[in-house]
Amino acid sequence: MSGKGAPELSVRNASDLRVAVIAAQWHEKVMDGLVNGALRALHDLGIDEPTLIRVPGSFELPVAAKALAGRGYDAVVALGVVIRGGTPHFDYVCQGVTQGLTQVSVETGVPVGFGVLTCDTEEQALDRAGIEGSHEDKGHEAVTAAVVTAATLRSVSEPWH
Ligand code: DLZ
Repeated sequence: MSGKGAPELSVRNASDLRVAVIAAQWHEKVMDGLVNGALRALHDLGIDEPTLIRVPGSFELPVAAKALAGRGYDAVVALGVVIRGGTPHFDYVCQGVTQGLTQVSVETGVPVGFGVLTCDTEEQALDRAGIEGSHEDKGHEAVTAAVVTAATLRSVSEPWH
């Protein structure tokens, strides 16, 4: 999926939202870019004390997201990188993490930002990692999407004055 057609998102009054970022650890250089992009986005939004936890691989992201969604966070952001190898493992991990994070979000009502790159090659992943020379910044995008959604949901659940 390319970034063509992505919206310009903005949000007011998000600085009091509680946000947790969960990051897998496979493919360190790409992950560093995603985590830095996510923290930069949170800083831009005035959220300077996010929770950041690490899990071993992307397959572990959904269970961690569910745990944090149940602990009062307004938004959770999941970051990971899955690179296609020569085995079906790629498909299983991608399917597990995608369905798992969707399920957590819908079941808990807590927006889960999807910052999981599923790529054929490491070069493709680096191009989306928000590092020097990248064309996309998926960690930043995932935080912005989750926080904008959380702020929007809060605005419709508050009584009108
Ligand atoms: C096993 C595995 C493989 C082959 N590839 C990746 C990957 O590219 N990215 C990633 O985040 N994790 C990978 N894993 C690990 C699984 O996500 C998981 O941690 C293990 O299967 C243990 O549950």
